Amino acid sequence: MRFDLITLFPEMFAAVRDQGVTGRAYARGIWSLGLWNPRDFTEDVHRTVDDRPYGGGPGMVMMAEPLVRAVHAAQAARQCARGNADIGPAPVVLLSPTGRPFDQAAAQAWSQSAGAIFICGRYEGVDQRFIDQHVTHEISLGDYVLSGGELGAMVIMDSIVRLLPGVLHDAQSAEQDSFNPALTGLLDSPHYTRPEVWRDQAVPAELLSGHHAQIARWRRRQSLSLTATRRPDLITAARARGELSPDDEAWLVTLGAA
Ligand code: 9WO
Repeated sequence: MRFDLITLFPEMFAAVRDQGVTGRAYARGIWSLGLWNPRDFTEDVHRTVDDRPYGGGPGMVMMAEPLVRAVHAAQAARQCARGNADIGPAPVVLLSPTGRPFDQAAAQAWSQSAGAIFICGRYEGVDQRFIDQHVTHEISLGDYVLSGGELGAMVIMDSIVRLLPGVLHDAQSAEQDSFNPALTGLLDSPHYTRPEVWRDQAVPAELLSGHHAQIARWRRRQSLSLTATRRPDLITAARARGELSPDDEAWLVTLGAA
């Protein structure tokens, strides 16, 4: 797995490269990173990467030429790193609020790939001609606007890297994730740790019982309750896929959420 970032702020990516689960996986060589600053692909004395929008309006627009040169450098470096195994050019991904909504199924699919080149926009946006000719995927993380694509790229990288084989200590912890399609796409149940009583609040007795079947049933019901309250759309989707058992349906009736 290799990610290449086209970014005016390469230093930001130290966060995902050096810290936590993704940092350990990077140190172990499970994924690698290429950082490409469009400013390094300019030829004027001011190293200009942006210009005023045609038609007027506020702010500046990222110029196409430095971006294309950076993408070509990234594609060439990936090709070199692969040696003889030519698997074709990498996908070129733009983080944008107008992109396709990202979800856990998309993270799973990307985790089976060789990675991608991410375009991290800044200013008011990116020259549309670059997008039309070079971007293969547009991805949105939600209905809000950021000041740049970098944090979005890091969110996506984090969600993919933690799914790679050997990254999580416990293979079960990814399987139990909220939204995992294998877990019927419900929200995860609540977690508790020591002490058993904290500021007068006890851990639910079911979790202390030691009966695995009883614990599993309690967690399943908690998942159903939480999902029915917070994300009823996920209940509807799981039901449509035939992933709710008669026991699940009975519990939802008990909740008054069926
Ligand atoms: C911003 C924008 C706003 C309304 C409609 C379309 C739009 N496209 C962009 C865009 O591509 N902006 C660039 C990247 C430059 C400015 C900062 N950028 C950005 C990406 N802001 N917000 C995002 C983003 C990415 C993924 N999910 C949500 C927001």
